[in-house]
Amino acid sequence: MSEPKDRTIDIADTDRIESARELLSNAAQLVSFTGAGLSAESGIATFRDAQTGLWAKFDAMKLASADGFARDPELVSSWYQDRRRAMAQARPNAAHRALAERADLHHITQNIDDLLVRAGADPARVVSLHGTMTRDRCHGTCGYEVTIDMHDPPGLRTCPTCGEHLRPAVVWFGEMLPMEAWTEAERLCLGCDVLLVVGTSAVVYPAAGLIALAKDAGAQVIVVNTQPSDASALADVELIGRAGEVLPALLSSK
Ligand code: BJW
Repeated sequence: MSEPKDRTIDIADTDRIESARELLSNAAQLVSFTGAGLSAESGIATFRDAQTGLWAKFDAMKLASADGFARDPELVSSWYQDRRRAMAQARPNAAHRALAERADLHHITQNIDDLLVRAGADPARVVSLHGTMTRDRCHGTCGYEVTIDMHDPPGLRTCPTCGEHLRPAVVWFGEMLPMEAWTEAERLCLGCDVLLVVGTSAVVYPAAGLIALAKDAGAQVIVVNTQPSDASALADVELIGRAGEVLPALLSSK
């Protein structure tokens, strides 16, 4: 199979953008569901893109799982230190800003960066399904959490309460999603008129299952991605292009 092309939005898509804008203008409840592609134009690597994705260079199970952390906590910790520094340097892009400027939207994100909030989105309207890089938490059960200086992230250290290792407050493979976030995400998907799916391969569950949940509950689904994805089959309108180009065209008040 040939490599999918990273396409920019083209003139043939303008009709589709108009269709999508019409869906949005008729909707009372709008929810975005975002993935790593939203932050790609800020210079943060996605996971599964060929060549540039993190999993093309690193072994996901060695670095983003409790087993990997148990095997080599220093390695995992230093990988997250590097990524935190990169995230601190990154700036919100036009796609984050277009989403944030629409105060009527609720957001469900798989992203662990804070760029949507730094673009101005109301944190109370952002559900972070896979946690956040901005905090560490105890890898044990004591519940200790602490905010991180992303410009000067700490290396491996132990919990001041119970002595277990601290680790990023993100969701690794095989771990449950935060219950409160999951419940809120389900509620939003069951109640929305339009789900705007942006920059996700839609292969990681249970998060990806939210698209079908919203669709089955009657929502229209708009998908924005540089290439077809597992969300394509559920799309009422699919817009192939970069989020930083498509979202301003889609969400601006004109
Ligand atoms: C652009 C663009 C631009 C680029 N504009 N678009 C079968 C086998 C084995 C396991 C499982 C299985 N079925 C389910 C599971 C479990 C597993 C899973 O889903 N695995 C699948 C991969 C198969 N799920 C879990 O383990 C979850 N927990 C769970 O299920 O708990 C229950 C349980 C408990 C105990 C035992 C078993 C089950 C937890 C999942 C946690 C995911 N964590 C990560 C890492 C976070 C920390 C970190 O970053 O270090 O979350 S993995 C990674 O994937 C990250 C992301 O949030 C997530 C989703 O990725 P996303 O955002 O879609 O990124 P990409 O790279 O995949 O896609 C980017 C897209 O953007 C592409 O389509 C591009 O085209 C596009 N794009 N530039 C627009 N400019």
